[in-house]
Amino acid sequence: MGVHPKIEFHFGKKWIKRRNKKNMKSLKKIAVASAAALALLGIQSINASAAPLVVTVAGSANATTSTAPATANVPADNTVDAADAVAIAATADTGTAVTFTATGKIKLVTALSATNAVVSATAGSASYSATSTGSAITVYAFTTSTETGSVTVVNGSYSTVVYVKGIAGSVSNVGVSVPSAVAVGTIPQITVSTTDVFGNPVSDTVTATLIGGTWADGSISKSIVTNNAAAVAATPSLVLGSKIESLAVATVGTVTIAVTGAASATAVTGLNVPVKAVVASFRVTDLNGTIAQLQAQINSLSKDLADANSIIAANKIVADAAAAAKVIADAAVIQEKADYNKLAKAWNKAFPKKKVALKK
Ligand SMILES: [Ca+2]
Repeated sequence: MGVHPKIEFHFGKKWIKRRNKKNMKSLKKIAVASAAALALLGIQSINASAAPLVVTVAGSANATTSTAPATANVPADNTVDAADAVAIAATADTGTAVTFTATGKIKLVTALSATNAVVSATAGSASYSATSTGSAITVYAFTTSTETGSVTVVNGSYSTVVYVKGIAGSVSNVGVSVPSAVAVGTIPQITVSTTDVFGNPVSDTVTATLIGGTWADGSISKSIVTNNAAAVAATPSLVLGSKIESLAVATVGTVTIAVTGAASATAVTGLNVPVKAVVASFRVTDLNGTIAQLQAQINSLSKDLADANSIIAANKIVADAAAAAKVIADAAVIQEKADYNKLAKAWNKAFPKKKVALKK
């Protein structure tokens, strides 16, 4: 610095202040220059640090929507194989977190079923996350339902939604529902249904037989085909895998319906046993006849009540008369005593030596 140590010591405080001021000016110049440089390079450097998340669905770019989801069979054999799952692969920057979150009834597994590592229909979870090592992270989305669900893949500020839907398995169950009560003279309707092993509706043919009634066409046993997708598309009020059938006009009694089907269904270990036959019944009652019967009972009971009231009233009159008679009799006795005692007192006064006792 060329300043004599003694002088520097002497002017120490002032010199330090001056030197700091100079340094601050230099720092400011550097900061302005750096900001300008960063402004020029900034956009490129940010993009270079975070590559967009790349997600493929079954090997292709994700083009799924809620109305056009990726599909996979439901695992009706209780193993989640390639045909029962949608492979979702996500490639992201090394060292960054990738999360998969499922909605609806979609479940995620990281491996498909193998002979020595079975992945069953109950496997999986709704979310999975991993840190990227630079190569694709693959999860398999599957579902036991035919409802559409989704899997959202998130990496930093990037995210992609993959829609997934299950395709129902073959028929495994038959069902029937009947009215709770039917009036004579009306037309009863019953509903038969067919579902896969997970309860998803599927179209199939059942045989329905009546005992104590007939179908509208006069038959007792008939084949019924439950609604398929085409029928539902043509008539949206129809229900997939279900069919409503009418009986002939009902007469008083009990109607039983036996439904059989799903003949080819076989039991799968770990899943619900097929339901190949169901029985239901309902009663047909004559409501007008019942009302008339009840009215007759009401009339009879009303007469009994009136008779009973008459007897009670008559008994009360007798009781009241008896009570009145007792009051009169008691009064007579009292009067009689009073009259006697009056005479006795007069006698005792007239003949003190021949006194008689008074009545109490
Ligand atoms: Ca399978």
